[in-house]
Amino acid sequence: AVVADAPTEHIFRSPLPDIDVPDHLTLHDYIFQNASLYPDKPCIIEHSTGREISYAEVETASRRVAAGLVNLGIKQGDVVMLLLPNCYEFVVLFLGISMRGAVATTANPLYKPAEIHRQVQSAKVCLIITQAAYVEKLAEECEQHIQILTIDSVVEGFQHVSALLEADEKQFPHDVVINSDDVVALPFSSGTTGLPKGVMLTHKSLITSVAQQVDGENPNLHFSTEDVVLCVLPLIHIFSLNSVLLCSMRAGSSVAIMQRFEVVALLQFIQKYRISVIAVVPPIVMSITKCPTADQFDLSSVRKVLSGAAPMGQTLEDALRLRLPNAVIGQGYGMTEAGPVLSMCSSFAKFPTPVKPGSCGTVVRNAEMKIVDTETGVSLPRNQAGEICVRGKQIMKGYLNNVEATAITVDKEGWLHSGDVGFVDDDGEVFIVDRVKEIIKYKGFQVPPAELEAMLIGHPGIHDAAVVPEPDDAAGELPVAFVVRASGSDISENEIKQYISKQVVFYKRICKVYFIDAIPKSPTGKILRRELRRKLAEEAAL
Ligand code: 4UU
Repeated sequence: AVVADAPTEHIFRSPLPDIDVPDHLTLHDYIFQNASLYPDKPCIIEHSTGREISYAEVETASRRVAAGLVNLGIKQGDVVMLLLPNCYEFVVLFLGISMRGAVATTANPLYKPAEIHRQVQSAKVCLIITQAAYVEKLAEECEQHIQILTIDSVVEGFQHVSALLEADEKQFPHDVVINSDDVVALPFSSGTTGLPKGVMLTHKSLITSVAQQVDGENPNLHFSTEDVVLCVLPLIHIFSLNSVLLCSMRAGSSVAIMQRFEVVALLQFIQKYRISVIAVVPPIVMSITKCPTADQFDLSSVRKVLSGAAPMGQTLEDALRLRLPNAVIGQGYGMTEAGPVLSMCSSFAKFPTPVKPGSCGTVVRNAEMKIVDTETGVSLPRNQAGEICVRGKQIMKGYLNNVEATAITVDKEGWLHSGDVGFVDDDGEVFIVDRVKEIIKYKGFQVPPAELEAMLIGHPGIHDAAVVPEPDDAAGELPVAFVVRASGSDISENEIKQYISKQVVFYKRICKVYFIDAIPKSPTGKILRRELRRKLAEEAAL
């Protein structure tokens, strides 16, 4: 008889040794753990105001926020929405929420009212903190008497952030007992399928993720107290919140905050503050390489360029190298649910090792990665592409109030299934080659097809619809729709585009509509997205 070999699991680990992670701490204690060594050092530098706020001031302000939240009646475990652009207040609000034992859910202030409302309902938000310009979007929240507070001008009928920032830090809630498994951040992500869901990130998961990047004798992402780190990516997204803000603060770097990306202003900002690390998405890299006046700025201070959230090809990387000859350019690979970092470029380490162009670096330390066959689920050896899975204390606790979606994403053995297809090469480097999940990434922003499809099908002139990505040089991917008109309907491409754009933030707008007789579906009714993507590719090739 033939005896089958015991199946071997192919598990990949970081080339860096594991480290001790102080994951028993609270996130804020961990982040401020070394701050007393450099109390007067600038923690935050704000582009819009020129303000520089020291580590000691940021810590005190965060404690005031925690005390102020108690005064507003915010209890441990309550959810506070930060509906804010990048600014100093975001930082102390986030850390103050952590100190209160509350939970921060972050949302884009450019969202349309319905998008905000859905997240407020789903997360059971008790307090929304925003700018005066956005309160008019919150009519439904006002009706439900959800507390709303503005951080800039005072708006009649609304509270002001001074209630938090001017609270007495001596009233800091000393008696809160925070468990390391308590949720601290609740970003929303649609994950591998469906509508956006609350991703429960605990104190332990965020500490682990930050430690995997910047802690240890040879940190994978080496930030020092000499570094000035650019924070232009939105803090509402986990890339910026974790790998920029929290990692910088843990390491004692200064965080140079920009509210809005504009290439010339960015280059001036780099020159003025001798910014040494920039975290970007590929479209920002492209603007820098294409900026006709870029060579008029002294960008010699830039030592590291961390790109992520979407693929960066070698051509783009080479073009950037001409602009930033002193910089190491590399990528991090993240996913909100993974806490978020799965792999990081090892050239960013204190003792760097080279990586190949297009590589997403090596799996982070204190974690395991495997690549599984998308059909059989069997783990694959090096150089074979399959679904990327990761395991470790950094991954999410689960989706909020959604056991089903959690079970699809994190299996019984604790492996998080990314929905990305890739392989690990002979040097342990991760390469992403495809995606089995439906999410579309426009300039690194998530566009959930399910959300747009539900809107499209809700239109009386539309019988059926599917939304898929179309490759685009500038944005990476564009959301395009295949639409089956209802019988008798003559709805036009423009009408459809306008119908959608009224309801969604700019990056979810449908860029093109293809009319079709039927949406290809599997026998179980699942949209055959691959087939639609192939149709697009064929069309593009004509
Ligand atoms: C190709 O995009 C993110 C998080 C990105 C991140 C975080 C910390 C990057 C570097 C870092 O240090 O999260 P989400 O949830 O918005 O989107 C996740 C998806 C991934 O599953 C993958 O499809 O975004 C895509 N993605 C990438 N694709 C993320 N990073 C990359 C990358 N190359 N480098």
